[in-house]
Amino acid sequence: MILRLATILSISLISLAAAEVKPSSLFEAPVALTSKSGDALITGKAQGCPYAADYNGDGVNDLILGAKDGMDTAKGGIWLIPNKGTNAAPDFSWSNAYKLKLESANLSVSCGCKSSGQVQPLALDWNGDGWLDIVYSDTYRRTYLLVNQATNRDQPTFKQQTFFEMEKKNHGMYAGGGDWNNDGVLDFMHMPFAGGSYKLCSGIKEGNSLSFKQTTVKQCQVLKFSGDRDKNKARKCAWAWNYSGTAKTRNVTEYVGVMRSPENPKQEVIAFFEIKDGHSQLIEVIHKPQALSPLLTSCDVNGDGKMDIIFSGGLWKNQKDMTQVYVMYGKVKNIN
Ligand SMILES: [Ca+2]
Ligand SMILES: [Ca+2]
Ligand SMILES: [Ca+2]
Ligand SMILES: [Ca+2]
Repeated sequence: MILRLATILSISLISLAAAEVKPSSLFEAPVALTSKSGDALITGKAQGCPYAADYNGDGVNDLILGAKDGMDTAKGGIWLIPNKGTNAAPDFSWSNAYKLKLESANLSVSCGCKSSGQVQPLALDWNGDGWLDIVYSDTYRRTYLLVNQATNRDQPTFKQQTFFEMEKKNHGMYAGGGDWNNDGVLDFMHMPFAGGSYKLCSGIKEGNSLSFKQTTVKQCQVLKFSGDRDKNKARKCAWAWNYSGTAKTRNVTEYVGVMRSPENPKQEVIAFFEIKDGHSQLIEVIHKPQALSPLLTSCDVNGDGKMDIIFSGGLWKNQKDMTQVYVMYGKVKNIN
């Protein structure tokens, strides 16, 4: 009986602790990434989606940006932007951006729709050879794997292969990431029909390599949960983030993503959510970006062992052809 009481007590304490954690308290206010002299990193591309990883292997995290050439085209690509400074004092300039190349040509991504097409990248070392590889969604047709050909650290070339074909090709198929099944390994989140459903492609880690169990989208696990599409879950960029440290114990999934503002559907905001007993609910809106159409990923941008949120958005009204990149630096150690 004493043991049972102790268990009940500890479960209540855990729930209390989780309820007390406000996701917004875990992050610094957003700051724009800049050059050493303080000039903001303006990408000159539309619908930019940033991710941070050390692609050139010098120990300092760089930027990987999937984007479109402009809002009047559905053509896009991936740009690598080296950090010429340090993790603590980054130095990013668009003038150093390198448009990612395949073995024989520039990578040109056809993302289907001018208004909602995006290029969402996730960097990982697929084959464990110490050279960064990339998985990205072109939003409409396929999700691809780009395998680094290991020939040049600063200007790498890649070999492209299809990771999986989309099931249907008539609406934006967004993407997300993070560790959704609490096994400590990064997963790929396929978000068909603008977040209408979530499909989990689980990551597998063997040594230094990270690949995915599934090779077709049909094999990915459908995450079924109730909750109105816009009110209770992210419509894009859903990124698992165990912010309370108790997600596994409480059998819930915590995640961050982009949703329409509950007060103003025309504005998109960054918010934290929790999936519990098959229901997704909004926990807290943590930021209302001025930038338009924000796209985010979550990773450790400054390499301090604390998970950060990196996002970008269009700069001016009706002018999304330039995006700016911001980071909300995390205050707590990675929990996953
Ligand atoms: Ca680097
Ligand atoms: Ca590799
Ligand atoms: Ca996982
Ligand atoms: Ca960090």
